[in-house]
Amino acid sequence: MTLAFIGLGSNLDHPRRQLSRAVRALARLPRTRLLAVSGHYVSAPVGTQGSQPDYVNAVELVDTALAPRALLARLLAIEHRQRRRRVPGMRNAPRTLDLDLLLFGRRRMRVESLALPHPRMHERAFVLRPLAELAPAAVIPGRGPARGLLRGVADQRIARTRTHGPPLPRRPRA
Ligand code: PH2
Ligand code: MG
Ligand code: MG
Repeated sequence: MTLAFIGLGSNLDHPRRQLSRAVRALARLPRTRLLAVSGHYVSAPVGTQGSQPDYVNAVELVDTALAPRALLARLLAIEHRQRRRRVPGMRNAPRTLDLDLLLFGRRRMRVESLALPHPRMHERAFVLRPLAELAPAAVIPGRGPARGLLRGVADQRIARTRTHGPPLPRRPRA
């Protein structure tokens, strides 16, 4: 079993509901236990072209016996069920649901379909803030402690909202 962190994001079609629905779907993944979900964070779009709505973001911790690419395939299937539309040639388009595999234990890998740790997570407040909430001691392999990286993203607008989804279980040790 491996501890894995998953980033959740939505900025279309009732983002908080999208996240709650995704958390329920993630709780039903095979060979996987949902351990904890962060609060919801409203954040300004980062690295997008033109104007688009604010995002709602969260991070979830699971314990899984799936392999990284098998887990990723499950995440993409959940996105698809929640009507994520991938627009060819348009990166960072607004979306109903984005599920990113952020960390998979201490694994470092880079194949065409998956890079671990997620290659941009260390420069995104909407990942670092919920991650540090869930696991204050989390370390991003090759980048260092998540909490130490927060200073570098202090200019990104983000605010925690009230929590949706299942109650928070015990705070995990990371
Ligand atoms: N996701 C992106 C690009 N920019 N900005 C915010 N605030 N939240 C996101 O989830 C997000 C983003 C690409 O996946
Ligand atoms: Mg993403
Ligand atoms: Mg994604």
